[in-house]
Amino acid sequence: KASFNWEDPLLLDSQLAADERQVRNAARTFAQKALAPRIRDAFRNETTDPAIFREMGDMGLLGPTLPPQYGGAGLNYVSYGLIAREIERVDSAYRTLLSVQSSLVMLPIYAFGSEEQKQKYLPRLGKGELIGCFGLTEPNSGSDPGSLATRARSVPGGWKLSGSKNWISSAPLADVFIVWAKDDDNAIRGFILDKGMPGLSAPVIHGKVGLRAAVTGEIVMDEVFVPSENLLPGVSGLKGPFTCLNSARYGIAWGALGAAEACWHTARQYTLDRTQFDKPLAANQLVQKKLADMQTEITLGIQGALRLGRMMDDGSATPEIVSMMKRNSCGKALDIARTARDMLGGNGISDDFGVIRHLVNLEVVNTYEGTHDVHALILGRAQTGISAF
Ligand code: TGC
Ligand code: FAD
Repeated sequence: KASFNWEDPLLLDSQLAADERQVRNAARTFAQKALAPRIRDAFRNETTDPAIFREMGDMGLLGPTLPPQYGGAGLNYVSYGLIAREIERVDSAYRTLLSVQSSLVMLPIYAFGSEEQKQKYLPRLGKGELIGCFGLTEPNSGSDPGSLATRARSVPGGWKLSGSKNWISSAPLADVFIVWAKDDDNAIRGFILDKGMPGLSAPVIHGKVGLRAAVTGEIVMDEVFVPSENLLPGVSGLKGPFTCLNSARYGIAWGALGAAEACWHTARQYTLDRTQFDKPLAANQLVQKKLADMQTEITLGIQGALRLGRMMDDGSATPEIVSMMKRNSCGKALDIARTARDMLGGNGISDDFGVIRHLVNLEVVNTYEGTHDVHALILGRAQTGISAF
């Protein structure tokens, strides 16, 4: 007789291939052993340990879908999603480090770079020997990246880049900067900038309330000379950055649910353990309803993420379905984190329990890579034919 598995009601495990389960298990062990013990203090002190990149690289977690000769692990997108879920179960910041390096730095070099660029950067990025960042957002250009103002002026032997990028994950630690700028013809082009180029700096943005274990900065470019060979030759226009975002948003669709699961499991255990009015909190109908809602949304969300992963792998995924899943996972995870925080009462306010940390992280995750409402507008446009941006 079949029995109900409360943690995995739709039996995700049975829908995964043996090698996918193996990747998931390895990522879970790494996340719980190497990352979980660090997170409380990293969050508290707003520190990002750069050694994490090498540790992730050693585990083969960076650029996981890229071929091994280009620094990757040759895994499928379902495996990438499973990795993102395990890492974000610990903290969204660690998944951010992984997403940016994999989807926003390695992927554009792989997809749009020259062979020389691939050989020069990808193996070292895959090992975590180099750290990368992705500069699209600017002080006056966020949801509308088509309005970006960073200029790339053609000069003998290359380009001069001027402008500034804001809210850039990993920028203060980065060796490699993927920067999107407009050329003389107003076309958006991608450039690879190297740390130390004269005129390039990446000051830290302090005071973040969420995602405190993933450093964020600006990228300031004052007439930075970028040689011709550092232009990404294979793409022009918004398709360049958006191709990267499709992959990163997919990872978030899985990752946010990992954070939600951590909150759900914490709330379940806490309400089983804590007694008020002579019975466990979990014996109250109101509490059980909340747990049932969490379980339902997470279970359905994971099935959606898995289906999207299979579509990414067979080539049938579209940007719109990526938007739907990114939006759904972030919105639902944020609701779950808030409810879980409440179920822990006063202890929910302490960073010792992790739930409020996930809650403030998820505010960021719901905002970056396209806000909740921007993804609604992408879906609204796709079904009405009317752009409401
Ligand atoms: P639109 O007219 O829709 O498109 C312009 C051109 O781009 C193409 N395109 C895409 N290509 C591939 N994938 C996609 N998802 C694409 N979306 C659009 C499109 O086909 C078109 O090409 P062409 O050849 O016809 O010119 O452009 P729009 O200006 O109306 O865009 C509106 C909107 C809302 C879709 C877009 O601007 C948007 O998605 N805004 C959100 C911005 C955003 O997500 N920024 C993220 C910054 S990076 C980040 O947050 C990293 S956080 C760290 C971490 O991930 O952990
Ligand atoms: P805005 O675009 O100013 O939006 C503000 C509000 O207005 C939002 O609620 C939005 O939904 C709403 N809005 C906007 N347009 C419309 C409209 N037409 N109709 C209705 N509502 C609308 N960017 C990078 O390039 N690289 C990174 O590595 C990176 N990392 C980040 C890390 C962190 C911690 C954070 C906070 C951000 C990061 N970002 C990064 C930037 C992020 O992608 C942007 O913050 C996000 O795209 C939103 O842009 P914005 O902040 O300018 O908000």
